[in-house]
Amino acid sequence: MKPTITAFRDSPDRGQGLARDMPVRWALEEVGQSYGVRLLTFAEMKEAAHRARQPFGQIPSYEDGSLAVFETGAIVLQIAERHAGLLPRDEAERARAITWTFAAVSTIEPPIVERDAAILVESDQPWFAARQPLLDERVRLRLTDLSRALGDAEWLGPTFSAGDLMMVSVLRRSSGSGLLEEHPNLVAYVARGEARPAFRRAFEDQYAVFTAASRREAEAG
Ligand code: GTB
Repeated sequence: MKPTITAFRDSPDRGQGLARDMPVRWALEEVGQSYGVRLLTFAEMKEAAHRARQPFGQIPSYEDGSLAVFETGAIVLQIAERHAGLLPRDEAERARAITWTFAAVSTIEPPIVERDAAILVESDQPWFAARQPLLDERVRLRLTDLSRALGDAEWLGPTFSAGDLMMVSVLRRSSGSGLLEEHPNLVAYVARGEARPAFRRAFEDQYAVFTAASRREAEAG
């Protein structure tokens, strides 16, 4: 039996692969596990049937037999635990890869999301211009430390791992902000992640959802 994940039927990112089903798709592609996708409207995401999978009425979720997991980082780690390829066998390296997965979602992602959300919903507020440099600075602080930790290495550990998959996914949200571009090694790191065949396959699959939604929209007039 193959796992089923949930994703937006009409993703607001318009096919850029920024919604969080993308790291889950990518992880499944990396380990060579085929999967089904349940596409949900915003209304369906808030229904009880979906809240049983994801209590906050969000995507993604992951189901495999009796197993039901939500939270992107937890799903990626679950996939990595079940299949070879995303977590090193060596105990210390494995612990380190798990640590980077948590660092991506709990240290790097929050200031990036906070800044994006402010630009999206607060930019017409009178205090926005005063707050923006503060939000930029919080992202800058994290990216500067991450850039130093990565240095000239290809990946955060000796080989590509779930930690890199989550970190690249999180950093992609900062691409084009000017903040990521202050660190050429992070730009190159993201490009290396995006060049992986498994990333390309995941990207194309979620992009196909966007093109189907656009076609529906055009047909509806
Ligand atoms: N902590 C949870 C996790 O990591 O799984 C957060 C899940 C989450 O934020 N899901 C979002 C969602 O369901 C979609 S991915 N939102 C609807 C809701 O809360 O009602 C976040 C996202 C959305 C849109 C873009 N974009 O347009 O670029 C990027 C990322």
